[in-house]
Amino acid sequence: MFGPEASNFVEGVDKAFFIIMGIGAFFLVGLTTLMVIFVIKYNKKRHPNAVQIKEYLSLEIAWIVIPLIIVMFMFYYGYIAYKPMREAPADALNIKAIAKMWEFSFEYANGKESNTLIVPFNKPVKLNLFSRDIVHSFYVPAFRIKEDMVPDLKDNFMWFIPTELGKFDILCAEYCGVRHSYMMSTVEVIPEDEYNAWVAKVEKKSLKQEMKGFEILKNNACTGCHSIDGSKLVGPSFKGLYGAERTVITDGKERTVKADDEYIKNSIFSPDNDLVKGFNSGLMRSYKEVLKDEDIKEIIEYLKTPDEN
Ligand SMILES: [Cu+2]
Repeated sequence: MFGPEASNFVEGVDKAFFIIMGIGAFFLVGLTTLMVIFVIKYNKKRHPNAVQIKEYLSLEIAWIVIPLIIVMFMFYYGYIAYKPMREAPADALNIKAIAKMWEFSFEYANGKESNTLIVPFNKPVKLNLFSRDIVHSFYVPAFRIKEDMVPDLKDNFMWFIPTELGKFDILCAEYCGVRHSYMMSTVEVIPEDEYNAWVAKVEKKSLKQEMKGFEILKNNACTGCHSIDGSKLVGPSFKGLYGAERTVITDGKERTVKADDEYIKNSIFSPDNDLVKGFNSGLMRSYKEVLKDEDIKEIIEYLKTPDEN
């Protein structure tokens, strides 16, 4: 009814949703109908003198007790759907889910990393949730699960059993800045033997990806806006940057500069001074207070290193 139904939590969540929607719809229709009837029945022409009702105990008891029963009913279905979400089975597969502006990444027990979440079919999976910068929210509509990812919050988790093979969307459900709407990933449910084979293959990182400069760029979330593969994101790509000619806007005038050490440092400390043509100003903060001179040196070292393939 609401798209794919791919986890053990679908039934409980959908039931609670339907019950609450149903009660809401009942009152919407009921109250609107009563309002129309009252407007007709008690308008001034038909009913010139208003009647004052002073005490009506049974009515007062009714409008306290009936809504109480209704909200407790809604609470009950919400609670029985929610309670198991907080009780991850002890044998669940542990995977680390990390959010940062503006991407999700996943780390498996053996050190394997990936940008899509791969999980085995019909096995409980526990995601330990982390954020590197600000509050994000991990949301898989097909699984009916959503949980905030809060920086420095300990033991934050969600769990599920995938009950359908296939690919499902992961979305960030907490507005987190300019590229929030692009902060998406995929969860792929595959048979257990395929999963075991996949997770056992740990790709070696390239030497360039192991450089300290790259670590600094990643940890400061630079790579969220500056791609390393040449694609255009919020800011210009890092690929092929060092030593290249750049057309920039300085004080409203267009000029061409060479991307050398000085240019890179200046771009990190005062991003809007020489704005690369085709990009918008005011989107990047100054990292003058954040990055030390050694960090800048490491970043330049990284940018200077040619790609291996
Ligand atoms: Cu986000």
